[in-house]
Amino acid sequence: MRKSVFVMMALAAVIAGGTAVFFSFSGRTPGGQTSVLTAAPETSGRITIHFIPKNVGNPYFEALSTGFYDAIAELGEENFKYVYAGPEAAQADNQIEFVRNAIQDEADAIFIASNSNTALNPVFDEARAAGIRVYIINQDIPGSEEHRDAAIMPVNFDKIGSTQIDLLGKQIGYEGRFAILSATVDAPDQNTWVGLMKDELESDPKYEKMELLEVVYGDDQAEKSALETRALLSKYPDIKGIICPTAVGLPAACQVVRESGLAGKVKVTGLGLPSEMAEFVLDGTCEGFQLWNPPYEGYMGVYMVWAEKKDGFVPNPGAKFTARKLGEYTIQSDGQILTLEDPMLYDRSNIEKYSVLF
Ligand code: RAM
Repeated sequence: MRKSVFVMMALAAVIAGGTAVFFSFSGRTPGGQTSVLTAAPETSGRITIHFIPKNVGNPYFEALSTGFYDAIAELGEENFKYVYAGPEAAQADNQIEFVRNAIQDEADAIFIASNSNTALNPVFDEARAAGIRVYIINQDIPGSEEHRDAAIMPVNFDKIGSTQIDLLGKQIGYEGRFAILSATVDAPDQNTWVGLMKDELESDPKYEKMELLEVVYGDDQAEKSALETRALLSKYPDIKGIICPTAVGLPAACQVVRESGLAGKVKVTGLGLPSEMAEFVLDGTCEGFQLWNPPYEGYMGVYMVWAEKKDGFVPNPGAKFTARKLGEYTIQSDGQILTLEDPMLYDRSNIEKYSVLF
């Protein structure tokens, strides 16, 4: 690719209010660093992969990005060009520019954690018309499945509602008023989980003494998440728990609960990164939380692209491919691939083991 075009693309990405990070693999570099506006060398013959997170600077997506690196290192860095680039704010409109950059870069595959179920459909169609695979990663886009080739799911989302509600229930004795601190209002994954939690609350009699006060939104930004948590504590003096299904919101909420002298009195749980949550589990602010293994998603994605380029794999329902250390995967009838089936519980028993991994 001509250097001038490459630099223009990089500048466009930065102007779009995001962070452009380009690697031609001089070594493993953690994702999410500030812009690297150097032109990559000629990349003909390389497999070009773009990973567009909801937002850069989010440690969750930086952890997921390391999985792409791990697989690329196994398959040979000389075979790939990997671009990790996205907006600072987790808004769908801000992601359009990065999809367009991937099209201009003649990517082989785009992996995107879409901030909307629908807003990116037109640009996804543009990419696919240009012969680029569009994979939703870490979630799906319910109702817009025909605009993507497949979706890499971290776990079976159907399990998240029941496990999150039951986790808080155990911590508050299945009685009391609680709130949910989510991320952005339009986030497909967040809205799926919140809906499942509400269904669980209403359908299982064991939760009849638990009352959901409200759902608030921290936008996957630490400051806003802290602000919303303070507002909940002030508005509801008798609140007994907060469920935060966001790796940015959960530690932020724990910090506020601890600073307010309410650690252990107001139970905080949800979905988080062990590396970000270890201090709060060890000091008792958080008894336990859940997640899965974000790097596995990126790792599996690289092997899926490799299978297509080298073995003629096509991402149709029923198709199978192997992702070395993770084994064989099959694309489900709904176009989803489950990286793992169930979420994991992280607590005092295992937090130190996993906090060094992601
Ligand atoms: C945040 C994002 C992401 C979600 C994690 C658990 O980082 O909302 O989409 O999967 O939390």
